[in-house]
Amino acid sequence: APTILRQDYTPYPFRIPTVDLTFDLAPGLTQVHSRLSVERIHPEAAPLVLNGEALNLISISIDGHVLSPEHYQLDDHQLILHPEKAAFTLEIISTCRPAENTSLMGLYQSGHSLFTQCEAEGFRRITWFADRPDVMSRYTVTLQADKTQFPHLLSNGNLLHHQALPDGRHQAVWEDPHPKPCYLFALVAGDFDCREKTITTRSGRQALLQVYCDKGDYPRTAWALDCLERSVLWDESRFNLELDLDRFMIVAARDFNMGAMENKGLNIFNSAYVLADAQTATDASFEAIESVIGHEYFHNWTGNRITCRDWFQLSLKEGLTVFRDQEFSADMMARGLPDSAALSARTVKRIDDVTALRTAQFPEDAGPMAHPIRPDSYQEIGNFYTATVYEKGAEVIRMQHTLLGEPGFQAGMAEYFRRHDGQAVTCDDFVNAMDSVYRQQAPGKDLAAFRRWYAQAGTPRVSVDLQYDPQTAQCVLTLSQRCDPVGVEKLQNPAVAKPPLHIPFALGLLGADGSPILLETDGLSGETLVLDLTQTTQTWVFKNVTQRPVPSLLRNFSAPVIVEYNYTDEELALLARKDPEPFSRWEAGQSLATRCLLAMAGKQGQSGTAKAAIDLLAATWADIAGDASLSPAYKTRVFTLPSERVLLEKMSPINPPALALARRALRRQLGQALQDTWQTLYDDMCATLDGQTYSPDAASAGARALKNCALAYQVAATVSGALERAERQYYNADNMTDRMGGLTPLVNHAPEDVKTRALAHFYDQWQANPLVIDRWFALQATASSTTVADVQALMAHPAFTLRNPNRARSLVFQFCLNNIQGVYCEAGYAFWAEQVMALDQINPEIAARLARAFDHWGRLVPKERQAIKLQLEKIMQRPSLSRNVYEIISKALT
Ligand code: HT7
Ligand code: ZN
Repeated sequence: APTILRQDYTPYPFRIPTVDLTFDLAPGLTQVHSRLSVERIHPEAAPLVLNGEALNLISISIDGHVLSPEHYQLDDHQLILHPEKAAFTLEIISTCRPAENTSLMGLYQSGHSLFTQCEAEGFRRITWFADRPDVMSRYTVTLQADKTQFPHLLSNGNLLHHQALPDGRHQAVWEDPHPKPCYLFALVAGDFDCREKTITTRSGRQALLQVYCDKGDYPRTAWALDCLERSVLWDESRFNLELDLDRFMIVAARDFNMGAMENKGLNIFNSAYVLADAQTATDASFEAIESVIGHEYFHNWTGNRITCRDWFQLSLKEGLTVFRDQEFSADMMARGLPDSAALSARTVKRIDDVTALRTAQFPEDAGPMAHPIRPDSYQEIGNFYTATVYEKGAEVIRMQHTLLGEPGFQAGMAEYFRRHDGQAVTCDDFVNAMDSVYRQQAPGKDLAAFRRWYAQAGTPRVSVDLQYDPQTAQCVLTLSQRCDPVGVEKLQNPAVAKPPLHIPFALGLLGADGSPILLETDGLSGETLVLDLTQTTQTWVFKNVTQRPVPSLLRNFSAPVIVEYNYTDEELALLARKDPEPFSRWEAGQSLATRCLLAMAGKQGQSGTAKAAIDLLAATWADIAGDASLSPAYKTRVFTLPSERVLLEKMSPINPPALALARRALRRQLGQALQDTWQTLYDDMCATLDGQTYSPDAASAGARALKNCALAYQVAATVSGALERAERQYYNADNMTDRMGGLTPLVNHAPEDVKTRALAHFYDQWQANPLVIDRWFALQATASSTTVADVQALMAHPAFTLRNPNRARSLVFQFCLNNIQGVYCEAGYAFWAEQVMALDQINPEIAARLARAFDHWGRLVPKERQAIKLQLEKIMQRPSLSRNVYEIISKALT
């Protein structure tokens, strides 16, 4: 497969100001009539190259004259024309086959409905076009279909008219007033329920918000519509950005490759991120829905009004929009709370976001697919919708927010829109706008070193040295940064020293009793200072420090780096109990737990090896449990041990089963050591929630999370009566969070008959709801006793299919990615390879994601490494591998 390079970008030699599409829709065969106005930009005779895949050509004409085949070149990927005129109308009639399209890119059938997915390169499966984001056009779309089968015909923008046609068909004509790249085109045809509301935007315009779903799902759409309305209001109030459409639609699709898609005015969503009610969705789902609805809505400005010049710039829209959705969720969680509670609520969100980054992005940045947030090359762009582009990209935006402050950042955003509204631009253009504000704010400073974050892969390490001199009452802090070569860099240029990055490093100092020390250095003072680390090594001197301090490092995770500092266990316990900055407080507890787990994993799960540290951890947790100033949601984060995937990054060579064993053993031990604490927490949270009807608000969700966390520890420790309590909770719950809170420990710890009865009951109860049945598969896929044979048996269940991505994710992905005890064996690796190859025939985008399950294989112990390598080679030898899977496996093998 050819490698596409960022440096090879050239502008498209034509403009396509208008696109007029007519669809005759039917699942078996759809006809597309495309009418394009085309204008040559460059006078030279560059050919008109249009992308097209899996299409059948009926006719091509220019200004009404049909072209015969000698006037164009056509292959499986391109149509090339040599127009003589500078401006002309190009008409192409073609057909495609939605029902046969299992890739879910382009036009496809899901259930009885038709949907499109065009980002990144799906529009070329609908009609021949310049399928690149820098060609922007005004679209008029006519949809024609059978009226009974497809009563709703939707596309971007405004409905111009709708009329009946002969033979039971009907027609809808849509016009989108905003020029857009083709990746934002969408159509939907089907028979839906719709929940809607008219709102008044800030300038006084009326806008219709709609959520479409399959018939019968209407009762589960109230939360989605509420989230959409709050998103509109939030973007007005925090970012000064108003909805620019009269109508904004969301449609839920059962078969969808990712979370959702921000098509202009017609967002298409994975139904998992739309449908929710107390009975079927957990608190985590409600929260995820809010975040994804916000994310797609916020793209309307950051992505749609200003889009990407080319796909190397993907983080321009994704990193920025993830930052915006993270802030939206944090603001929603902190709504109406007094200052200290609001900080705690925002910190819970920050902890979850940082945990997600460490779970997925840190490993990616250390593996064969490591890439900068603005990649320099790719074979298949679908493989670059990654944690690096999204989550690390959001951290890079967040650091700019930290450097500029909220008012400065908003001024930078306003400048970005002033310069680029309506354009397709680059990451550099974004930083230029921010830099113009930063230079005004801080004369003599600029974002030159900061820009390297866009160009460098790998997670930087910052090592900290702290020297204290009681004589002078001075504290000398030295920070040193390094970033080892990663991925292809290791092969291409292992010796090259990467230049230093601009790292905003937030720091505090605590006294021995945990009280904050005022930091004074270079005219700066405060209890938290954000230091500008821009050199490889830099030193700061703090004066008037009257006692040996304990440093509180990288507060609120001010940069996506790994900090290296030799804390004693006691210092970590002090920070975990007393640090006034709640993120670092949580971090200290996690570090102490990590020490226990790594020591245990090194000794086959024996806790004796870390007894003193475990005792200290338990004592610290007991104090935190009793701290009335901390919210239940925050406490739950404290009591959640780091996951195996986060821990793997700290081990060499890595031994996942040993970590899983250690984690299980430590959970059991903490369950036993803190029996009374768990009982008190469980009872207190039951009392807090007693008599309330279910609400997904952050406070109630926090209380449920802590209650279920306490229950899980009790069951893990086989505390007497705990299993029965879990069983009672499962059968009597009035919401899905509590039901899963009861069922999960049962599936992991209960005797076979209890577990089987509960799982059968669950299936019976929920078999008509695919999203709930996904939970049923996922729970079994991740249960510690589940083997490859069990998963194969579940795949034979009538409700299982690889064709639905949610279902494939719930069973196959969950097992391969999250069942460490089940999958790390020869049978597990062989199963994984088989599923990658099977999925590749159906849906290459999804297959390529599964193909990355063992990205870290090169760091495993030798026996496992060898076994996985055999499977990688087996996949590689497979004829007709997709470009998606080929890129992943070939990189894994180099
Ligand atoms: N911008 C959207 C990306 C997306 C996508 C990409 C490839 C294949 C299928 C896809 N579905 C959606 C989602 C987002 O980040 O908002
Ligand atoms: Zn996005």
